[in-house]
Amino acid sequence: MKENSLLKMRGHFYALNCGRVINEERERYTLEIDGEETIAVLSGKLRHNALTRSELPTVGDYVDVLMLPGDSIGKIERVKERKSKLVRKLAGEYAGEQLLGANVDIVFLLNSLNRDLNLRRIERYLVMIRDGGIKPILILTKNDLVTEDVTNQFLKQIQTITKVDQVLSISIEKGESIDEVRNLIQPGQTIALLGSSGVGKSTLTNALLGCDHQVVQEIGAHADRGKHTTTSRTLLKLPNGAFLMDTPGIREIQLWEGEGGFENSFLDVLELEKRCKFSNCRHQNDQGCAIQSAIERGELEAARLKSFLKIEKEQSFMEKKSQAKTSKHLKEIWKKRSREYRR
Ligand SMILES: Nc1nc2c(ncn2[C@@H]2O[C@H](COP(=O)(O)OP(=O)(O)OP(=O)(O)O)[C@@H](O)[C@H]2O)c(=O)[nH]1
Ligand SMILES: [Mg+2]
Ligand SMILES: [Zn+2]
Repeated sequence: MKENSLLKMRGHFYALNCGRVINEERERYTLEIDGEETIAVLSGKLRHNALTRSELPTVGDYVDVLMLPGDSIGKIERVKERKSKLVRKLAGEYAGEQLLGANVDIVFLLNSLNRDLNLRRIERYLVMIRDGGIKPILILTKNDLVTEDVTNQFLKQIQTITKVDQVLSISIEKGESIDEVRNLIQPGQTIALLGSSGVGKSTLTNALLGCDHQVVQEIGAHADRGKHTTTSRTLLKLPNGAFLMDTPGIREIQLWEGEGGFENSFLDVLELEKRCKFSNCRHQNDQGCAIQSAIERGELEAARLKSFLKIEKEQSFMEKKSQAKTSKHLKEIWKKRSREYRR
């Protein structure tokens, strides 16, 4: 499975190792190469040629590394093509994207049953996960803190609203359904855990690892006060050989360029939209609006239309912004290069 490529440098050929990025901190990468951990940095060429940050390695990436004899730190020469990408739009007025992980097969999206279970937020996460070509599985955590009725009600509601194939509720406290979660993970797969701070991502990680590797929040600490217990993304190897990525809680989740994730998350609304009388229907008080009639008949939640409209608007805004930025960025590079040529 591992093919080593070659790098030609000053007339010599060097064999490159294939490694996987398991952690990144300020451009210092921890790689796994043949079961051993190695530290590596970017080669000058890789960094120089990258037009955006997303072209640089991220956790989960497979990379080609140069290890010269006698060197203890490797140089990352190339990022291999990504099978999937977990991408978050950056917060703030600066439109950009942050690559949270690469080559992820499944995202376990965690939500705590005892706190602010926000369906709209879940929808946003789902768009982001599906946009990256990744399968989402919803996990409702801490079911020991609520009654069975509450749990069942949410399970049902979430299933009908989000149309996710798999939703389960667990309790690490009671050891409930941990095996079910474990059974969802096939050897060789990469699973990423996502969800707000304090929902129990690191607690679940430790349960699956079978040891207290990750630091977890002290009981009673206030997760919403901006304190994240986990501060960097790390890929850990599970006993069955699968990889698990624990992540810091994401505070703000916004969307980024849609490639189907948005469509998949709102299939019901899009289906209704086709039946609106006018093709430019805004689904407000428009005449012959199929979506509004579905709401009146109680077949669609008004809140779902609201989040549909909001996400749709953000998405087209982001697209425009990103196009403008890319062309500006390319122009700058072009200017710089032609200046260099003239010299
Ligand atoms: N009652 C109960 N508490 C739980 C359960 N799972 C996790 N917790 C508690 O929830 C708190 C937060 O758990 P963490 O695992 O640190 O949360 P996290 O999602 O990793 O948070 P960040 O690293 O900040 O993103 C800890 O105090 C855990 O002990 C559970 O099933 N039941
Ligand atoms: Mg954590
Ligand atoms: Zn309409």
